Amino acid sequence: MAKLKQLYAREILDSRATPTVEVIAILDTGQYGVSSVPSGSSIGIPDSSELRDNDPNRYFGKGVLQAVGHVNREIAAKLVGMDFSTVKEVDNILNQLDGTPSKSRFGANSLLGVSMSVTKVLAQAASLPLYRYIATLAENSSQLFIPTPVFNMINGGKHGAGNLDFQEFHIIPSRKSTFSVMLQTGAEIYHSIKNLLVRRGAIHSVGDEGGFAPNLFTNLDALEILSEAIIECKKQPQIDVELGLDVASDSFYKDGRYTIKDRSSPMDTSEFIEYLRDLNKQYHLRLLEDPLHENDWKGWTQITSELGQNTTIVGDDLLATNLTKISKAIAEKACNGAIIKPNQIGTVSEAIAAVKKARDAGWKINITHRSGETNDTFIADFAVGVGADYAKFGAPARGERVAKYNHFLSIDTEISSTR
Ligand code: 2PG
Ligand code: MG
Repeated sequence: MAKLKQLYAREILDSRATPTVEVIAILDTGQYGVSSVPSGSSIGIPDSSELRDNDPNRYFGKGVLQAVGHVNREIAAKLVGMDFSTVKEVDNILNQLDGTPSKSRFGANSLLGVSMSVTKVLAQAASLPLYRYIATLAENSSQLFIPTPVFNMINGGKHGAGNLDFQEFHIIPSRKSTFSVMLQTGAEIYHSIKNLLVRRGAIHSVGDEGGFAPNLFTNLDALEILSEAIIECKKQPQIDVELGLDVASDSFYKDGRYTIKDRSSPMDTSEFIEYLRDLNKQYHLRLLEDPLHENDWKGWTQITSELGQNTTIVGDDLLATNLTKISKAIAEKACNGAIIKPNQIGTVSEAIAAVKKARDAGWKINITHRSGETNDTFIADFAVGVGADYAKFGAPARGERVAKYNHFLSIDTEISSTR
């Protein structure tokens, strides 16, 4: 049992110069946990509500003083002085207090800040590293390991200033090596991509997740550049390093059609699936995320039955870390992998429940940051604790992305020493 002595929140900035919520939870022992909440820009329905002030005089309406105020007043008044043995008790109280299905009264940004900071301090009270404490919450008794990193090397769609339609172009090192070698591979390929872009005279500024945001003729050109960079680093594409995509197709779907620069006219669902099938034949994607619009359920079922054998079809906007959506996707065989983002659902224990549901269906689990991040490394502990297959934290560059990959290095040292 641990007694909460103090809980307070403040408004800080995330990696996009946009306000977010930081929460500090302090126990009567003096132990404390600090956590801050990320924020996305490709948002599926029903992503839990993020509470913004909408005051045009501050941060173009993006301030979070109301969310901060909810933590400092109503939530603190309820939780301070209570004894807890697990974060689930806290999460249940938060949901009861909020009282709305989408957490719109307090905002998922205030609730998740409380849930994560309490999880951190309860781990300390249990004298466990955070990832081990999360493993106990997730009832994960398997040997812990570092998930395979999914490096987002080229940023398009809503994340890049360049002209690509697809949001993320990934490289995924094979699991034959240790995490530090996978990180080295990612970093070396990152530098090679930059050199290739410079040689082609393409813009090599970076997007929201630290990957490059070039102007190219087609989306396929970006995959070609990744393949060339892999070879330049003396690695074998598809064997040492695989490719992945977050198509984030919600952002270019309109009235039943998919419009991308690779084709002169918009494609309907079966034409777009055919395009993706051809692309996959050429590049053998390991992960194909949000290939279709989140409401194009029939298309999802079709693409999973066609490509799902060798490629993991991953639902992100499709699922929004929501148990009802995950159940529907299981029933309709709509995908075989899930992106899990705690801020889509709003509490740590509900994010763990989403992982369990997806895993019980035999899906691959990909624990993911958001495009707006802070230096908080909670998500790295979460990924190890729940035993995720993959972790997607952006490029191996930019402080808020690297903080998480570097934290994996330290967790790796700890778990290897206890093996
Ligand atoms: C995604 C995420 C993270 P955002 O779509 O997978 O990469 O983007 O946080 O903008 O939703
Ligand atoms: Mg996504």
